[in-house]
Amino acid sequence: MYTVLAGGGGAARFLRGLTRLVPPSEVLAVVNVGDDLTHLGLRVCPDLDSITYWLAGVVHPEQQWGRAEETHVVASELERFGHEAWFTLGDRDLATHLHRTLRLSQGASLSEVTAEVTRAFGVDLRLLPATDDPVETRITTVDDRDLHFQEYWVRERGRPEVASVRLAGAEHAVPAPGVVEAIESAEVVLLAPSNPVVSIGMILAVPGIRAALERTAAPVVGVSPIIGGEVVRGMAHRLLPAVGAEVSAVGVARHYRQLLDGWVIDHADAALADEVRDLRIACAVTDTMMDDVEVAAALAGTCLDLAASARTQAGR
Ligand code: FO1
Repeated sequence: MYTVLAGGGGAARFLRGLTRLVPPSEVLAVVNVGDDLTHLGLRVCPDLDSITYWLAGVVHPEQQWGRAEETHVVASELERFGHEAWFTLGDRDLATHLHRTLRLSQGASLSEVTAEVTRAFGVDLRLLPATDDPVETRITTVDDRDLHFQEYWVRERGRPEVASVRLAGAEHAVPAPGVVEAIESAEVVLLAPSNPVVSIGMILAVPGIRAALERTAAPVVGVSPIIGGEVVRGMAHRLLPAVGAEVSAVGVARHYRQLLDGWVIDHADAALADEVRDLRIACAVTDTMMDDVEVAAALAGTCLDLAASARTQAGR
């Protein structure tokens, strides 16, 4: 089993590449759920849905979340009633949230509903939420406001300066069924180039998951989400300083150092490879900007090669 810790868009591209190399049935992604929210009474899981839509080939091509060929009839009708309009749910996307909310209200777990959603979209790799329990990424701003991640990122457009990040509820959460086993029995564990603080950070905050990563016999290889000192998309550059990490390919490796056997960085950061190796982490340099599926597949191949050499070196 190839087990991948995943956030949203970057992880989705990476998984698309990986499944060009290995059978999707052998891939399992453990996905961040800290971005999830209940909006207008509906349970919305942005990272689970973005990955599903990407892999099903129905993601909105510019937004890279939500559905392609989307319409917004319901959203505009809702404005009539004065509902908050800062978070938009398209008509096609709404069907996913309606189904999920209904099934959760009937007592199904988020993992069960996720399996139903991926099956309905013909996605044949396994997606597991990191936990079935509620965990919410909360951002405390320097002016001391406590915001849900989506309030910070969408409503306030990521503008407020971040003082700290809190994963509310994480301490009481348990890993979703199959998560710990997927890490312990993996052939390789991969950290997708996702946000280290709110995406991978959320997954690692669920008690038992970090320990499983430290225990697993599988090599753990990650891809830097920072290229040439910049994030490709998103807000990791605003959040890394809040956890004391440097915004660079080596800064993120240092942040993960207890976990990593290998770290893959972009050509733009080739000069940092020796600093990564000084952390006793094997390092490979390649093209990590996944503009198309071929680059993503080559990147996944580099990760698997690095994992194989880490395994040989460790005599595993
Ligand atoms: N991002 C936005 O910038 N504006 C939105 O109105 C918005 C709605 C939305 C609805 C469903 C969904 O799955 C994702 C949505 N996103 C929206 C994206 C989301 O806020 C973030 O990009 C992720 O949470 C970060 O990974």
